[in-house]
Amino acid sequence: MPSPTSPSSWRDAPIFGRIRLYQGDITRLDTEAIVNAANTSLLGGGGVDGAIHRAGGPAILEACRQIRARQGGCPPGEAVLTPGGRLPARYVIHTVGPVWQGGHKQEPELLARCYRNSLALAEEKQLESVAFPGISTGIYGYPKAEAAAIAVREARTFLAEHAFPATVVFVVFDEEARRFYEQALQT
Ligand code: AR6
Repeated sequence: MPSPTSPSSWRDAPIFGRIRLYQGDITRLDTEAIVNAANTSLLGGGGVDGAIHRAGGPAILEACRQIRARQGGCPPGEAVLTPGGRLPARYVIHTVGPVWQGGHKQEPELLARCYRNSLALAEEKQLESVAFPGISTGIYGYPKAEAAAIAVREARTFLAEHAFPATVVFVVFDEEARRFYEQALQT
């Protein structure tokens, strides 16, 4: 049995159609792409963003700087793609989630667009597998159950209409988040 942190163990995680639910550190995954919960500057930060830049090294930041020079950052709901640097994943898709402000500032629609636009980049590149953290559910304060329901809904809708990515992996850090995804995946 692979250990929970071995790069390939997402392949053994529970499967719901073409969606797998993996508990652990997303920076260890060798899915073809991992998704970063970035901010509009694309210049790094805390949380999973900090972990991805630390693990992937300077090539990711350099690619982000070039994107900034071209398009001036990344607005909430949008996504951009860079190489994965030293990560086991070949690419990083950086998406910017909404900051939770109570739910009436288009947060659900912006969060849904993060998933749709990230999946569209994966489709464009014909990626086999892409792993998502819970966008906006850390520092940005989005309620985790609602965010998991949106993530699952958007992935299912996208996968029903596209052959790529073949597999989506939702990555949770803790048991509480795992339960929210399980609930969403079982309905
Ligand atoms: N692997 C998997 N999931 C993780 C990891 C990891 N290594 N680290 C954290 N999480 P957050 P946000 C989970 O705060 O809410 C940054 O400063 C974490 O438990 O990383 O979108 C950016 O630059 C949570 O469920 O992202 C932005 O400024 C989820 O990942 C801001 O934070 C997302 O938490 C974005 O905030």
